[in-house]
Amino acid sequence: MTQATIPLIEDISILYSEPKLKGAQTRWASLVRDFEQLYGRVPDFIARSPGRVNLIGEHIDYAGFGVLPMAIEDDCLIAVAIDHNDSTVKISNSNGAKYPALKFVPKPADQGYVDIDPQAHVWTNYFAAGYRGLLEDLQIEKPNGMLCLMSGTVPAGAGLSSSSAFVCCSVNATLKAQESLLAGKTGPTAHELAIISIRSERYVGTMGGGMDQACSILAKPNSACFIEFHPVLKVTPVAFPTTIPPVAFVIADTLVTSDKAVTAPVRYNLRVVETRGAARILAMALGIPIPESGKLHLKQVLDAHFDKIGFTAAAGKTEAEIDIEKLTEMGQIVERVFGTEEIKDGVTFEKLCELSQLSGDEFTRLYIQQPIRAERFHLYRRAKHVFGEEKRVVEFRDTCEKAEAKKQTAETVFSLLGRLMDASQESCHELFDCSCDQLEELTQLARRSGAYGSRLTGAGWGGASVSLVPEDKVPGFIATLKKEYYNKHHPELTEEELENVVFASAPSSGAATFVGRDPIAVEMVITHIVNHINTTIDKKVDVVVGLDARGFLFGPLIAMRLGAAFAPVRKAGKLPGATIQVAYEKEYGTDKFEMQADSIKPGQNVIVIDDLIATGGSAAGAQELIQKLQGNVLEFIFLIELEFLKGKDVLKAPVYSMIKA
Ligand code: NG1
Repeated sequence: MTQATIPLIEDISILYSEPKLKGAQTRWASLVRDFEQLYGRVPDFIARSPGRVNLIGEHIDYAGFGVLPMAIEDDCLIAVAIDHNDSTVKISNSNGAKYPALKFVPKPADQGYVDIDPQAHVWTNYFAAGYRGLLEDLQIEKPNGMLCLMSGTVPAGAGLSSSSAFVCCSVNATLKAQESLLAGKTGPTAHELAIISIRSERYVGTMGGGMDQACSILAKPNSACFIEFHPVLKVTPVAFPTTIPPVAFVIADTLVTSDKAVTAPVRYNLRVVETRGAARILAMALGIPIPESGKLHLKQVLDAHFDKIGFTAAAGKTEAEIDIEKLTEMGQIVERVFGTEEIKDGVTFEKLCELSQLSGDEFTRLYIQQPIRAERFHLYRRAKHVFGEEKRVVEFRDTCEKAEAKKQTAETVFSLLGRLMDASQESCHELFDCSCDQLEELTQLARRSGAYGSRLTGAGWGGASVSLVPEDKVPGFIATLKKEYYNKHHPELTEEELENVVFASAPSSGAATFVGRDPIAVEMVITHIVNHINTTIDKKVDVVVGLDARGFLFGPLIAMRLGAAFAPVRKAGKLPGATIQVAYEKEYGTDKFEMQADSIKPGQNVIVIDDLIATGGSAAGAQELIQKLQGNVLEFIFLIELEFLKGKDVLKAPVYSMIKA
């Protein structure tokens, strides 16, 4: 376990691949602008957590087995301004028309800070879950207030983990916002935050495993993550083999939305109960003691079984070979215990309880924390899937890690990995019943169109597929899916909309907090100033005057936003054409400033901008030049004002400064 905390970043280009960066910059910048419009101030930071695509290992995290997802570039952002005086929380969505805002005053710690009703499927539940989970961990009495604006690009209900990206982002944002109250203590590590996020998401009502949150928080750049849950959470980066052409993964959304929280009683949570029941009954059959709490998952059953029989691996076997041997044996045990006529095709709840040697009430108390509905419980098919799927995860990882040493060709690597993905899809379809017609259609089409393997990703029952495609074949592959699937089922989608529905994603890195400089920080400053002008000055600004030299960095951008002209004030001799000149006093002597003679027309309204005001000498020089041209100074605006030098006193118009020092 590492002590690393969530990284603070100053540059978002490390989060996105080249083709996605430009779009991301635009999105981050408009988040800052919208934030300022909404709250009248710039955010103090922006928290970011990515979605994920699970490459292999479906529905086995909650059985305690390792999975192999990769973080994607689509993500959740929460821009936050901290209020140190008032604990109120406001959370809005950049798609406010679809997702209404929420405002709440946190309750005392012993009342859980904020109410979350899992039956009310509202988007803010995911924020509240992360907020509550983190505060419960920190046990803060009077939290700092948070003004939040969320922007998400992970499609909802597509199996790409939009929910966890949001919960993780909320945990991350809440921690950063409360940092000042930690009284010098270090907050939770990234590893601890992943565990807090896993716990937090359960407030939303799903009995989730933990893969999504671990990946969203702990993913490392340029690799997939092998995530183990037992005995402790452990994330190991797995690099892809360096083949020519490289491996690429194409995500294609079926556009059948499966909201995990809404369908949980008959799908996701039901599967959790089935696998828990299977673990208990297998343990009983194998003579493995069951803890009082009843808590035992299939991975613990496997470990306990091989401990019990005193398993020792044959000399020279690799870890992967040993795991595969054990998983194969568990598959045989499943056949023996559950492959009977009585159990194989599913059992009623009464039978499930009888096999578990529990009353209905006891079974419910131990294993059903959230409502479920089912006529039959499938112990055989679920358990068979779990052990088989974990075997594929082990093989997939082993192939990635050993391909180079074995000098395998690209063709061999693609075929090996692809075959495992196809087998996973078959098992999800046949044994775990979490596929659907559209996923079948899309994965079959993908294989026909050049994918080496294709499978559903995430919880299933709709949502996205993931296909393994050689990188050089990606454009053609995507074009075929568009033609054969999307044009057929969704002819209404524009080319631009399709970009977000079928795309290749590079592996992204995990959660981060942006506190930084260019270019989003510039955006924050510009937005703040423009908003200040628009809300406090009721005259139309005709000209923005920027002072040599840092006024040139901000002035033109502000002028563009205001639809005004920009006029520079420069040191003598630099400007072309006819100029006017003044001498002005600086702290260290006299200097000369110039403006172009036609840059301001008589009577025009002017704003003067510079980075810093000290004694006010330069600004007074500019004031004189503007007066000569008969301009009307509405305001002087500075980023920083050194108040004790009283520069303001030499200026004849109001002064606004963002930071006073
Ligand atoms: P998605 O695809 O986000 O619904 C869910 C679970 C995972 C895992 C997969 C199936 C949550 C938050 N996520 O993912 O833990 O069990 O299904 O492999 O519950």
